Amino acid sequence: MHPSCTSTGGSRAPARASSPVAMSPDASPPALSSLLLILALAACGGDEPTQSGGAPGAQPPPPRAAVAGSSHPGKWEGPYAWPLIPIHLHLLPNARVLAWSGEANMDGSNHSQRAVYWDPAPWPVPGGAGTFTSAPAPGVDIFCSGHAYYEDGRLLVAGGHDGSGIGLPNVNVFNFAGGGTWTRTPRMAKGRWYPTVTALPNGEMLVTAGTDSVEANVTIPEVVRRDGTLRRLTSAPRPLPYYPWMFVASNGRVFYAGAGRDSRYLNTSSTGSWSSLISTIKHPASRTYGSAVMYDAGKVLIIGGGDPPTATAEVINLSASSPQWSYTGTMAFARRQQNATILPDGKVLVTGGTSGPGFNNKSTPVYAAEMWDPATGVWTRLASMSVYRLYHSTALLLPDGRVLVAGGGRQKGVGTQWDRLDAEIYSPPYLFNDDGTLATRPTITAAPASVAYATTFDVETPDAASIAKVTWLRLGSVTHAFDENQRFGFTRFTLPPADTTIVVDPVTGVPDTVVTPPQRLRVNTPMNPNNAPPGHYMLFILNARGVPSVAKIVRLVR
Ligand SMILES: [Cu+2]
Repeated sequence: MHPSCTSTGGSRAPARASSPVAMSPDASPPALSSLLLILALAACGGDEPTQSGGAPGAQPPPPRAAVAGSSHPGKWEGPYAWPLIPIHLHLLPNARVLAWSGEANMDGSNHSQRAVYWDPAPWPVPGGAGTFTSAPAPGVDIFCSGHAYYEDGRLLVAGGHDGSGIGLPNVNVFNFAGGGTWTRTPRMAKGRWYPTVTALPNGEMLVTAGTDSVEANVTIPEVVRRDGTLRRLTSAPRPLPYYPWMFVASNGRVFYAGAGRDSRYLNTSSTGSWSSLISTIKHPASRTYGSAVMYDAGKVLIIGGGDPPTATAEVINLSASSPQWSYTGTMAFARRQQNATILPDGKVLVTGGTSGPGFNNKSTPVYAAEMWDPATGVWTRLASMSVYRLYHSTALLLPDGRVLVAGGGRQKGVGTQWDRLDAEIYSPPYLFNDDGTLATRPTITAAPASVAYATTFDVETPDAASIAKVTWLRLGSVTHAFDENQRFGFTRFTLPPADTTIVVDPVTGVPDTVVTPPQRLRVNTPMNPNNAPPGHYMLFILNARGVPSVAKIVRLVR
């Protein structure tokens, strides 16, 4: 443990509160060494908190108002009742939403594992609560698992819950086809509770972190091959905090962005290796229960987190010759336990969380949404939701451009965890004109179901001439304030030339030239799986005002 974690009397209490190990009323006493390790990770991110400074962005700027874009603050619908707390929330390749909670109630009782499909009412139906259908459950408690999508759209779910801090070694795979089916693939070497799963460019899946059957931190990453068998990265042991923020970079290695302070690359080939230190975040403490997104190829934004939480955010460009974290704009509110959702225009929406100290401070919830613009680094304060959403709440971009913001707490919540059996739906500013009327959206009439890398394909749209941007957004798979699957990229496109035909007027006999605007875009696919790992993405087209279409879900195939 680093001296700074033990030298102040105040560090122990927040560290305890930051650890979910301390949350369970019925947890067996953990091994002291593993608990101390987790506490150290929660307080220090597992590494020396050396402060680097002097570079541009070394000090966080104060919050300021945005100047550009729609003046509309967006609009919330709901809350709508949900049949369970959607602690784990996913957008499936068939555009349905899958959610599950867990078997354990907070009062010590159990209920059977439940999962539901949710189908939203089609945009722009107002007041649409959507419909729920029961979904199959895997027969093992996958609460506290990690998850991301295989390249073929199956959802890999690693680990699960056998008690607070006690991880299961199971690997469960959900196939969305038909009514949905679960299969079990070979177990991991260790149980994992609060791991992260990351889709790799070669179709393999990386599993990092978590605590095992004796609540010890699992330091050896494992890779699930495409056939479901596993290999261990035995030459890359490293303790990581819960649900580490892992992102595939343009160099094909996996960047560890937090919540600890020191960022490194993990090379997943062979038996694995870690790079030396790449950069230390500017915030002087770990960003525990903040959130992180890869908002463009090789560019990562980390937001809030820590105890007490911070309003600051930082960015790093991994394509720079010497990548360094630097402060970007500061939010209006400090937050932890918030969610960060990438929008079709590349801006980042932050919802929920709490501004107060402690693990999950119910007395200081943040109701206002905020949105970060990567072009300016400025946050815009937006409309407020009606109920608080803290620990275990989730947020998911829907193909129609709205954001589902849901849940929070645990079933039969007690202590610091309260039930939130409901959800709200947020319509971002781009769906409105400044006067509050609905914006006219471009439409995609056809797009292929799957495309290859480094090629072009046609998107059929009557709005081709007005399209300014085409973007990719990987399907969300979110839990515990971190979406392990979402990532974003712009893509190049061209407008085919207009069709001209000669038409002879039937009355006058005079020939005339008729110009038909192009009804399609020719879109370039990503050149490199490192910048867009194979799998399913939402494809959006946006007009010059930044209004997105409803997405088509397109699979990128290696
Ligand atoms: Cu949890």
